[in-house]
Amino acid sequence: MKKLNIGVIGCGFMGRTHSNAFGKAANFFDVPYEPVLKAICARTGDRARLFAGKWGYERPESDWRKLVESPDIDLVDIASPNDTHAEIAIAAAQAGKMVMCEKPLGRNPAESESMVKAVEAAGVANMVWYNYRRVPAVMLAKQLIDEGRLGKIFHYRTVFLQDWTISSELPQGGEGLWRLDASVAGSGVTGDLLAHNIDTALWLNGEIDEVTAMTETFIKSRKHTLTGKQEPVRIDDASAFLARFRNGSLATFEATRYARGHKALYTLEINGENASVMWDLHDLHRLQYFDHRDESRLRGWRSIHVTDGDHPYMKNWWVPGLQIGYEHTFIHQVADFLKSLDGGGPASPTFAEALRTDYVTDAVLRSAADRAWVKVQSGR
Ligand code: SOE
Repeated sequence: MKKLNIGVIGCGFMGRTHSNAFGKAANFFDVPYEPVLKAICARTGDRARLFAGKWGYERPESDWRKLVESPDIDLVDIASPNDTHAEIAIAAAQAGKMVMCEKPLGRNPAESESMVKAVEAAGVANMVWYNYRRVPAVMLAKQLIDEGRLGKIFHYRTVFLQDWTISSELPQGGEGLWRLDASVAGSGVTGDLLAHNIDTALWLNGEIDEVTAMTETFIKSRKHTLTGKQEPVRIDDASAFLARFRNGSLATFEATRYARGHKALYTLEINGENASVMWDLHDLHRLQYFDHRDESRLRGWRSIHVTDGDHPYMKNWWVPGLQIGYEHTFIHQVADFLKSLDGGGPASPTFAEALRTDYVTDAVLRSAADRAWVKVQSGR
């Protein structure tokens, strides 16, 4: 098998999910390339060394530019905070490397557009880690929709609920908490959580034309880890919006980090003229399906345990009935990316596709600020 040398930038939560995925994809999937864990980059040499030893990287780096410029790296993977995405992706593309980037693509559409331009000018393969598309049950929903089983779609309903920032004692900024610092993250739950809901929705149900939104920052100031000072909080803690899809369907989206009791409740429900589907991240291997065309005496919601050999991705795992989890969605993403390198079209979502999500999050934030319906930029 041909080798593909990987350089990962970032050793946090995402550095681990990506490293695990690069390490496992060729074990479980028939892919044309074997990823080689060549280099891992962290802000400090110690951190990179520790991570390299634990995950089997050939070498640690503490300067991302060095990694990007290394002739032995084929693919640069960005798993670092959002404020680093654009600069690294553009440098990597200009150095002729393939680029994979953690979501969201940039902190705002201008950054994301410059990233799309860079990968397209360089002609390098690229993809954004919107991993939830690769949950087998979500992929099954996509198949059912594409087969026309739901018929005309009327409603799309989705939430992403967490509860980890309710304490006013929690600081903003620095490791693990940069998501609360708008200068690093770009936005709060709109870019961090709703971006997932939006990516899946655009993929399952097509373009969103317009939105009307409300956001709130419940805790207005927090101590900043890096400055030690109490500073204003500029992220949105909660965000909810109504949307109109181009296909005529109506949608509600909601995300918050203040839903006490919910840790990562990502749900989606789609109601069509003939059938509906429902999915819930806390029960991720199940797809709920209701088909009005069933015999009326037996009609009801079916709870499909998406673990059989004819379900998406599942024949590559264990035996029917045995489950997989969160980390596998990243492995699926790497497997699909590697397969795409041997022809058959780019692996989705590309940077250009992920930019559409950023246009929606941007419209949401502008709508909340202006208290008005906002048309989503339709792009290039
Ligand atoms: C935030 O807590 C977070 O880790 C997001 O950044 C991820 O994208 C999401 O999948 C889980 O929640």
